[in-house]
Amino acid sequence: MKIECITLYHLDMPLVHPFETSFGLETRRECLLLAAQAEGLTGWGECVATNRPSYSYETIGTARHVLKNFLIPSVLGKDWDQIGDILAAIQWIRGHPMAKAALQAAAWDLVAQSEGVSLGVKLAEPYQEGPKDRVKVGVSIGIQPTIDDTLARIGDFLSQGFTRIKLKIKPDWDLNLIRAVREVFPQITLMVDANSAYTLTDTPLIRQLDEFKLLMIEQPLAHDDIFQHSKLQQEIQTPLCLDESIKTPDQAEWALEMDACRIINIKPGRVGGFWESRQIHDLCRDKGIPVWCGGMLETGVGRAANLALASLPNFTLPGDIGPTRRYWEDDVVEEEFCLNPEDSTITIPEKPGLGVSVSFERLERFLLSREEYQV
Ligand code: OSB
Ligand code: MG
Repeated sequence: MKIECITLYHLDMPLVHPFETSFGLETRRECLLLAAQAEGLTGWGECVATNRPSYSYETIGTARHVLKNFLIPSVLGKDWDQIGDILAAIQWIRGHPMAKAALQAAAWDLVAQSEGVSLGVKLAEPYQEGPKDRVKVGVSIGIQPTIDDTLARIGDFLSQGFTRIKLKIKPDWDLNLIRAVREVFPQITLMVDANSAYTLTDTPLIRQLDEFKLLMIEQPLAHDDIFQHSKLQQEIQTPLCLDESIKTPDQAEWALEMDACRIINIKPGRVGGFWESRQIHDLCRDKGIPVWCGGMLETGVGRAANLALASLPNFTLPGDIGPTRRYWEDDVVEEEFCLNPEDSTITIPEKPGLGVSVSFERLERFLLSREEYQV
């Protein structure tokens, strides 16, 4: 197969609810979608870089630059059959995993469509177990104005059927919050995500969280650290989960060897694509470490892809893959993802490839710019 044309769509979409983390408040989401055309098929990928280098050094600007000048010219018009061929063509490019993952996702979508199978089935080829048809999901709640607001939001999500609640924390928005939540909701499956807001000197405070029986503490320390997380893990009982710190399969291996975490959050954009995601999944599986699929406030394109990935066997913990309505009034895909309230899951599309159809009318509505590259 040959990719004849790649189009980048830079979009600006309003979020239904503002989302606040330790690195700031987001009320809108700029998104970059990539469409690759080959043999009459169109494969889609979402680049999860944001407009500021806060979660990662990548931005929509750097991703567009790297895609336009290096990634797209490395694959456009070249013959390829398998994902490995795409990886070989771009492996000379260092870093920029989010830009790479968008291209890789579109290639997977093309391969799955050309074989007439869903992305989940394609990704699950190496495993004995087939992919699941629905994926357990939880909800990630940003920093709220008050503790009472947080309690109200948790109550609301529980009544919708979510059974795992993740709260964003940061210094001075931690112990009192979690204590209050546990008083009202003593039994719920609860976890926290600090997005690197603490340092090792906060160990005594973090240790106090042990009392609240959290499912895990996600990324308390620096975004590029593994060593100090391993020191922290030895001082506390609650499992640590690494997000930002795991950017490659090698780093996942080092983290497990150092007991720096007992759970890993896999985001395909952070690690360079589904291929690398699967490598981390396999490594964790061999070591008895559970993984789950993280989220980056994706549109329906990235959401469908995350659902397919999360259907693999070692994704045993609920993913941050919310239903469409949690993020968007109008999504860029026709299909709406809804929560199955009886088991806190979302059903994975069954159609070939990603299994969703992008609405060009909605793309137009949110479009900031469009760039097309042809052979
Ligand atoms: O750390 O997991 C994170 C959103 C943007 C950037 C980083 C993170 C998040 C989330 C949201 O937690 C998860 C979602 O998409 O619902
Ligand atoms: Mg996180």
